[in-house]
Amino acid sequence: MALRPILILPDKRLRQKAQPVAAVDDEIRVLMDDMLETMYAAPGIGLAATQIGEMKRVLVLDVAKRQEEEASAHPMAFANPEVLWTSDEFSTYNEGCLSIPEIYEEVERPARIRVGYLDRDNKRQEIEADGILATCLQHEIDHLNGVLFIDHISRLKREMISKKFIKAAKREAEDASGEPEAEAKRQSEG
Ligand code: K1U
Ligand code: ZN
Repeated sequence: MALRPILILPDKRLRQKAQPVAAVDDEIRVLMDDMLETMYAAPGIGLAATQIGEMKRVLVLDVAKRQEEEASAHPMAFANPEVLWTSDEFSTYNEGCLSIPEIYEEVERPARIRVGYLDRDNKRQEIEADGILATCLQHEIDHLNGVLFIDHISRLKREMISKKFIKAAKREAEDASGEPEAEAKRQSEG
């Protein structure tokens, strides 16, 4: 298994749509294992393949309450997930995202969903989800379509968050370029 770097906003790959996998074979199982290791290390409760730059319709989750305890871990892996049904009733959750660190916002989504997918053994399965599992599945399926949770909040908040991350990425690029005046220039710009 390997830890994979998680892409951070404004990385353009987060806006790309992932492609279906032909089948869940050994290569996809290695990807699923790498994603679970990366998700636990972050730590997070979900991860989509697009967040590590793999444009494949694969996601992993573990919404079990006490992640730090291996005994209570309940890893789940989905390939080609498809939302088959959503409830008319909605629920709200204060969502976060490993690709948009330290930002949490209330997002409203269908409270219950049914999802069809291929499991680790390439078997077709269906799952009906509610609570945090339904929220997390929808958040991760959104990632596979290039959609981020900030797309579900007000335009004003989304633009503020996007600007903050664009600015941070510019600073990082300047620092990495070794530009000696980078810090002074930043301070003079405010
Ligand atoms: O997809 C991601 O970016 C992962 C994200 C999943 C998610 C969280 C909340 C609502 C919907 C989807 C995260 O895991 S953010 C981190 C987080 O929620 C968490 C981290 C440690 C312990 C418990 C939760
Ligand atoms: Zn996310």
